[in-house]
Amino acid sequence: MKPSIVLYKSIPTDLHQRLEQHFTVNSFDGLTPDNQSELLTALQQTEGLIGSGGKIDHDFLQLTPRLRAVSTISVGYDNVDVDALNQRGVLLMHTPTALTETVADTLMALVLSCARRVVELAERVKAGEWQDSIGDDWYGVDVHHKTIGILGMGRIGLALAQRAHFGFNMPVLYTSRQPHEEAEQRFGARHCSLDTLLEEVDFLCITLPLTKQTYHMIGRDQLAKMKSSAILINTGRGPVVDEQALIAALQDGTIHAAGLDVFEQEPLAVGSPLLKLRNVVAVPHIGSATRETRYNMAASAVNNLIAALTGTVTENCVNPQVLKQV
Ligand code: 8YV
Repeated sequence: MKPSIVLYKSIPTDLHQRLEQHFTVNSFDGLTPDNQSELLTALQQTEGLIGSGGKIDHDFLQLTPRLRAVSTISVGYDNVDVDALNQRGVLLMHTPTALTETVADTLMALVLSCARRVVELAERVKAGEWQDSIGDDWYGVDVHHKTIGILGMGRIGLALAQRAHFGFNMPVLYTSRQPHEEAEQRFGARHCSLDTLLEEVDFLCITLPLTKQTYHMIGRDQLAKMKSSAILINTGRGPVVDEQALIAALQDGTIHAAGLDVFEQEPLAVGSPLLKLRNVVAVPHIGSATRETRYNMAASAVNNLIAALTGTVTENCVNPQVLKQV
């Protein structure tokens, strides 16, 4: 008999069929669907879980006595209690390579949108305000040759450094636990302290995951160290930045602008003060949201689950120590 799995996000038909070749697939729309009792029954039997989001912690694991692998269609896994999975010997698989270039494109899009005021000025054109040749109240600021700061030099940070260095002639500063040899050799990136990064850069780009260590890493004190002309971009996770402190800094001119793909609460509330600010570009967590990349992420997650449940894992495993136990 094929192992039973729960799929809790819609994926392309060919990938669904690939799952069905290996497993009995029970599909749901999220982990809190309308048909909750059917989900609970499926979870009792399930050996694998594939989808994205949803809280997977101790309490959730009580519902899944036969679970052997979780395959998230994302690189981030802050919604998952990895210690709880480890205790239960459940593998956690993710998609760390499928979205790198696309998220780096999103970062650059936010850098350009904020600096050149693309969204705000396009809205003014739509509102009929473009009546004459534009004056300096429509001007933006340059991106090329400005200093970019990358908070977290992982895969995405590296892809951003490449764009900034080769595409825009930008000096690159970065913080990370260890100096990153490739970033330094290929893109002339300079490793520095967080304070130096805050004080020197024109664009602060946050690509960090959410952990206990990164929660509110950028708060009022850190924002106060930035140049008043600086622009903050966040595509990592919302809670890495203290959103209330950011709102205050954007309102009182502590920093110039922000481009935000992620927020402390998602979806962002329509009443958020962020949406009232002219100097904010807010997009709905689109970091990886292109057709190609979302397909590739789902394909990677499908392959990851098959590997995890057939004992053939070679990559993309967050907790490989569990492999030794199973
Ligand atoms: C996904 C992300 O958009 O991979 C991640 O960690 O934040 C995004 O690429 C999101 O998790 C929904 O699949």
